[in-house]
Amino acid sequence: MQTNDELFTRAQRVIPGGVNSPVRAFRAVGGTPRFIARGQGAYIWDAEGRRYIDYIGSWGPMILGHGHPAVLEAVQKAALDGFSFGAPTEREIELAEAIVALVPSVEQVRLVSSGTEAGMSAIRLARGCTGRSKIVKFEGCYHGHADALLVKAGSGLATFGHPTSAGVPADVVKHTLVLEYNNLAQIDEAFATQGTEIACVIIEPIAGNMNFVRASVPFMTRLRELCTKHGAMLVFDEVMTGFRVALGGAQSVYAKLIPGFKPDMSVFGKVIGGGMPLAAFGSTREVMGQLAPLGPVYQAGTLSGNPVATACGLATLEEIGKPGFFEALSASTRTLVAGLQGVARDAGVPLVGDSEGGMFGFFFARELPQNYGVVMATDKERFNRFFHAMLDAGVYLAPALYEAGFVSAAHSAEDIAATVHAAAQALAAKA
Ligand code: KE4
Repeated sequence: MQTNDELFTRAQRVIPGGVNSPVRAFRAVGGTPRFIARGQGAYIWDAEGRRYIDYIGSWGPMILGHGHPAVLEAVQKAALDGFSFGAPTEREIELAEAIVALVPSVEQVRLVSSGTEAGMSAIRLARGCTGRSKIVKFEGCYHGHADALLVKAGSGLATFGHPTSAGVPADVVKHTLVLEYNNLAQIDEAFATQGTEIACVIIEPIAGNMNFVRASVPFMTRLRELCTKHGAMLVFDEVMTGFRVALGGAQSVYAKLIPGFKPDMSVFGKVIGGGMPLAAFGSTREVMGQLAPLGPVYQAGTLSGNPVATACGLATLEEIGKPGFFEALSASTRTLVAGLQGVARDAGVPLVGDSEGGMFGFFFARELPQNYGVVMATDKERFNRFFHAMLDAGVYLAPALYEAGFVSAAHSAEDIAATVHAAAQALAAKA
């Protein structure tokens, strides 16, 4: 058996940073990443045999917990029938039918292999449908690593974004406008000055890439109005929130708050793959009809709609669609957040949290942040000390203050209580 340190040293010889996705390297919180050997239910075990209560859940997909028997059985059976054919299968139809049945704004979906691919394709489709080039995104929202979306706010509102990554030419992001989340004045001005040129606005309706920030109802209402008025598409990035915050995703939450609310296009991922590489984007039949092979917007993928991944996703959706699933998951997650707030109050530490369905966030702050700037101004040092105190206590939280956390149906009341107890001890020890 190699230790986490030994594995990390070995990994760094052959994999950049020793990881295949940057956040896993623990650079935001410091220390050695844990190399996970296996997961079961609400738990994961690292290479040294240490058990953790898992609040990452693969960053959202593992809503049932690890190794759910029905999902495992579906995947094993599908694998025996074949891994991939590069030809259509009935199961892709079944998954598309399941998504369409659960999301009223979606009449057709295209299945792909990652959230990045889905978001990138959705942007291309919006540009193809509108004949426009400009897109609007919000600081703190992440939509995958497609070039046009790796951009931070420009110096002034009207100026376009600057790349957040080397290798992204300024030319590629010059059509991307980055605004402040929940800032009504900025979206009003952007549309007043450039509305006829904006192909789409892409937004995380509940932003899990800045921990947990809700789009306010006035903001979302205004976004909808402006997109409709100016012929821009409102694209909901529900890769994280879809089938996670509610069975119908965040759009079903906003539809209860804003009568008749619907986005024009939706991007999904994570939960719909159940932990296997699968994502999707969808809209009306008219919009999706612009995609190849029917229309002029090209999009393709060797493993799109992969037969094993669709089996995993379908079995997952089957379970989360059962009566009472989201009521129980939401209650469990609320109990966790209330527990964290309670022990922080007892320790005299400012901590605020929020949750929707099985997704949650908390901040060492007195008020819930409304935008990225405020999130990043919260107490990072305290968060990092708390993260490591909890990790040492066997609780695996998101290794960055700007990431959301996830509860699964496998998390028991005892797991939640143990987590809250560990938090009380960590905060009492001035973590
Ligand atoms: P992927 O390409 O990683 O499948 O999806 C990109 C993506 C798109 N949209 C949203 C709202 C997302 O949250 C993501 C990916 N989320 C991150 C977690 N913040 C995945 C973890 C990682 O990057 O390793």
